This record gives sequence, C-alpha cells and structure tokens, in this order.
Amino acid sequence: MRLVLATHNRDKIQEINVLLQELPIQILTFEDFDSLPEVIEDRDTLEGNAEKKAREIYEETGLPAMADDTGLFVHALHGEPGVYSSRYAGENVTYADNRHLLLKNMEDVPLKDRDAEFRTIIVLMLNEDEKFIVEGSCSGYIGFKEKGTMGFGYDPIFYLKESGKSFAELSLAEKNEISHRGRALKKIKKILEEITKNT
Ligand code: ITT
Repeated sequence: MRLVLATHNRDKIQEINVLLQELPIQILTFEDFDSLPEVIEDRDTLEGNAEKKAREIYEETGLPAMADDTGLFVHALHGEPGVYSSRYAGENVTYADNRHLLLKNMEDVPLKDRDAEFRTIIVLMLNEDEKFIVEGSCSGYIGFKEKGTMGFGYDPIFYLKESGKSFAELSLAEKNEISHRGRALKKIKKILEEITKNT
C-alpha cells in the first residue's frame, strides 16, 4: 500500500515517519511528486482543514492520502492561536516569530493561568467512500521563556506540568509517546494495521 502525506511541513513528516515506519506501507511525500498543489487552509476548524488537505491530495494523486492539522489552544487567550497557529504573527513568518508574539501576549499572565493544549486532527482518506478521522491532544502550559533545542514550532515554549520540561527538551521518541500528534498517530496506526492485514 502507498500513502501520501498531505503536508509540506518536514518536521511533521519526520514525526509521522518514525511512528508508522514498522507498517508495510510506502510513505510518499510531496518530494516524490513533480508538484503537489499547496492546499489553502481556509476552514475555521482543524477538522475542516485536515479534511480539505487529505481530499485535495487524494484527488490530485489518486492515492490514499493522510493530513494532519494541528493547533495550540491557549486558555488565557481564549483559544488563540488555535486553528491559526501557523500564521499567528502573520503570513510567511517563522516558527520563532510566532513564539515571540505568543510570549509577548502572555507577558502579564501568571503561571496559574498559562494552561494550553495542543490538538491534532488526522484525516486518512483511502478513497471516495472510506475516510477515517482521529484526534489527539496534549495538555501543558506556556512557559515564560524558550527552553530546549529539539522539536519545532511552539515546542520550546510548551511545557509539561508533570516534568516541567518543554517539548523541545524531549527526544523525538519521547515527544511521540505523549504528544497530540503521537496520540492521534497511534489510532491511525491501528487502522492501517487492520487495513494492511486484510490486503
Ligand atoms: P501543513 O498544513 O502543510 O501540514 P503547517 O505547518 O501549516 O503544515 P498546521 O497548520 O497543522 O501545519 O500547524 C500549525 C502550526 O502549529 C505549525 O506551523 C507549527 O508552528 C505548530 N505546530 C504544529 N504541530 C506542532 C508540534 O508538534 N509542536 C509544536 N508546534 C507545532
């Protein structure tokens, strides 16, 4: 079975590849195609955007496609940046720009009110009639400064309550074990195991 990852985000691809590597599946990315269209994420929910990405890439390639849409929901900011996490500081910004704006907007928020949650929705589109939707989330809080050098995106400012470590202080395997994406991917892995068992 071949599966196309409907994402241009190399950091996500790395996390997904590690978790699904044991499956008898050939994972393809945008690099395996001459050109895959950039899907415009114009829906106002994670599910809407994940569905759109998976569907457009499925229609373009004719192959099963899987898309992940993720957001960081900060309670003190009424759920911001949420669905707009990749463009929080504007269009064409860096991960660091987004983190700096978030830290600035949280400047006066005391530790007890800094709770946040990562949420991921993954849509797996096998064909026109078969679609699976799973979710995964991870709770933590926004620190006062960046810590750690691993991971990507908001990882250096997202801290876990139990250990006080930021996601950027965890190895890829440690992050995958407890993260929003790791949790969603474990559900997808079960589905794919069933599918490949019967083919
Ligand atoms: P695709 O749509 O091409 O998959 P994207 O980077 O636009 O890539 P999302 O909209 O799902 O992906 O992600 C929004 C942003 O949230 C992303 O750009 C990162 O800044 C951040 N993000 C996503 N997953 C993350 C993670 O596991 N750790 C830290 N930040 C993450």
